[in-house]
Amino acid sequence: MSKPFSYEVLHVCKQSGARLGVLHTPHGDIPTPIYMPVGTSACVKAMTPREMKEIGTKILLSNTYHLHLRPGEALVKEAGGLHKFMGWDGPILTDSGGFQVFSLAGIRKIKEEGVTFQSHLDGSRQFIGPEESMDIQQALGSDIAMAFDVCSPYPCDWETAKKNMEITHRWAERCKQHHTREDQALFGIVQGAFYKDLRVESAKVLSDMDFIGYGIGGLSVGEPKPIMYEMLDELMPHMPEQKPRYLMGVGTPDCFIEAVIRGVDMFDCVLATRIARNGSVMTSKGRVVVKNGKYAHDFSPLDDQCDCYACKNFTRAYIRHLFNAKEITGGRLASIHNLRFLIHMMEEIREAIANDSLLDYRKEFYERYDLTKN
Ligand code: PRF
Ligand code: ZN
Repeated sequence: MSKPFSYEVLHVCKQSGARLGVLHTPHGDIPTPIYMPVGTSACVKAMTPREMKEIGTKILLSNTYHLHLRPGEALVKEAGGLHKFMGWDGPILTDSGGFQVFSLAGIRKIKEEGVTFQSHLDGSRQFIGPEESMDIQQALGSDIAMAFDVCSPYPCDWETAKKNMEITHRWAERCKQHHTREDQALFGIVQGAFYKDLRVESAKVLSDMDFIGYGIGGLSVGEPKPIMYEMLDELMPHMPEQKPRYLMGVGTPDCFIEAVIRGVDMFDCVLATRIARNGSVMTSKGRVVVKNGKYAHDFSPLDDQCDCYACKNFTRAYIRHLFNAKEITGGRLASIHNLRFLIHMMEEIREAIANDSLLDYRKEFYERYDLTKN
């Protein structure tokens, strides 16, 4: 059998140094750079897999933490794995639970073995360590599993950041030892908060462990964007060149361009679907709060540049009315649009890389995009 996973860099943009690549997985090929919509609980909120296919989704993300708590990985395994359970036959990446334990769970305690925490659903006492995270992700059967890590908050003192990074490295090794599924790729996660020396050390230690790909964790945790860009400037030259690099939890159009230029290949973010349900849409000129009264008589589409079902068939006035009347179709149409907007933007970015014109694309983007509405 040929290797179930391989990553190829197909072209490097002569203008920007950005990479165009392809990641082969057992459920299909993923062109990179790629945006992965988030289906936290085995569902991209308000969307069906058929709709996800229609808007050009190549890979979905789901969450170990959520699926472990509900419905439990045993049930997903009984259904025949996550792909069958949720009716999605394309590639799936699962996050390890490391980050969600810190952002969602109640009182938690990190020890060498793992993390004890309280479920955000019923307050029950839970434990996940590197081995448990691997067992859960292997039972789910995602195409890409992530190592179990500790994400430092922002801000964070150097000593704590170092401690969190070092435990992440020891856990990465334990994940690697415990992971056996050959049809599932395991990615390591670089940490080190906002300290250049720690980031470089983390990249080095994890490179030596030879993972199939790498997450860049601990960024986009509340810091100003220029600080994230500066961290990427320092870190990216130390990342293995022939492996995919995934910037975890990053999600806005401007960050996509800036991170791709610095060598990032993969992204995920809940922003698109979250703001959609709250009545906000992403457009080529910036964010629009379409539920606002000021759009009551606006009979133009959400974005006149967009080719999605919502933009081809409905007006801002109608979608604004749906939000106003609390019709759930409003959130559905806004979700279809926002997801298509980010997927389409990534298609344009890939095209610009292929044409060696990503810096021109960035310039045009900033000329039309209102960053104060972002
Ligand atoms: N670690 C993991 N998942 C994540 C993050 C992380 O640091 C982030 C940080 N932006 C988002 N998702 N495992
Ligand atoms: Zn649209």
